[in-house]
Amino acid sequence: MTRVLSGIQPTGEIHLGNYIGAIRHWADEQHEHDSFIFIADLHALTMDIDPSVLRAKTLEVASLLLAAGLDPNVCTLFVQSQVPQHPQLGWLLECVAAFGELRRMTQFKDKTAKGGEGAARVGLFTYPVLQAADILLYDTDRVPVGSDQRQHLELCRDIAIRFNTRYGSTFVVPQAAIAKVGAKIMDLQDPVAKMSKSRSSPQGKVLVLEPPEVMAKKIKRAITDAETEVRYDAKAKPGVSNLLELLAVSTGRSPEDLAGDYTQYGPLKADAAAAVVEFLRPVHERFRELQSDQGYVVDVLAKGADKAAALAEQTLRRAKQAVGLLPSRP
Ligand code: AQP
Repeated sequence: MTRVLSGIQPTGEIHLGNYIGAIRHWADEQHEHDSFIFIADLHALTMDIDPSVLRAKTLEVASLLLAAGLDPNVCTLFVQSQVPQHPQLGWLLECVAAFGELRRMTQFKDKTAKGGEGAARVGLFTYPVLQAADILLYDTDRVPVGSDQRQHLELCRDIAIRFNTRYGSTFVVPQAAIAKVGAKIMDLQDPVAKMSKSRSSPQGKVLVLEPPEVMAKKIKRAITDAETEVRYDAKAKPGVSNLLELLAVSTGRSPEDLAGDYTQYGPLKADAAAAVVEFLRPVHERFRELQSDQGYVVDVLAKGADKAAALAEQTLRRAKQAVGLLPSRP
């Protein structure tokens, strides 16, 4: 059975881009594949985050993932820091990754553009290597992500191939799974930039947990262009194409096909807003239920961590042996 792994950081507010680009695929694919989904709390430490916020967000994101349909009887849902093999393998991989290749990571460049590299946390620089460890620990075949993660996935593959070449076959080399539609949901107010937790304005991002009327208002006020033609062309018409993608994902039709139904932007915006609200309604309902049962969420995460650690330990042992470390005492 194909093994799938993906994760999300418990930072900021989860937005429609995270949901469409990643979370919905995890819920859909769990029945076909052996799925491991984790909350990347160690990655969250690469930026400034208040400890009490981190704790609360970790549980909130776990509840949201369950509300989105992840079934703990079907997939393995866990928190990264509760599986100590992640940073352990991370160190072995840091000793295989090259400084120059991390230097090329555009996320590092983007996130340090404002404050400068000098003040950036070392963890922000090296976290793509920890991400490679997250993936390689589980003999992962497929990693369903949004297109912003493509470069990190390439790095993970390069590290795995280099390790296997240097020390003998140890890791499965994973493939990125990036959907054709919805892999990059754009900022509603700046449709040439991706919808982002940290960089989008409040009006530019739709939060998965915000009230339906607020979501609808933001989508209806999305920036389009000065023309009137409704056409799916992400380069020439990014705002309109983004609305068509939102409508397509929410209704299960293709954006090209949907474009033919509209001659004006107003009705397209109204329909996209209504469709997104309907699409997220069941998630809101289940999330509310889980809010009153946080003990259940904590229990799911504990069981998930045990299951993940058992598998991760096997891979870590293989990697330690390959590089020449003495085996741990039983
Ligand atoms: N705009 C997007 N469209 C489609 N997919 C997206 N993802 C993120 N933004 C979009 C995908 O969401 C998953 C979880 O991403 P993450 O944990 O890396 O989230 P993040 O980086 O905290 O979210 P942002 O908005 O990307 O944050 P900032 O602004 O801090 O950079 C991933 O699969 C990602 O591809």
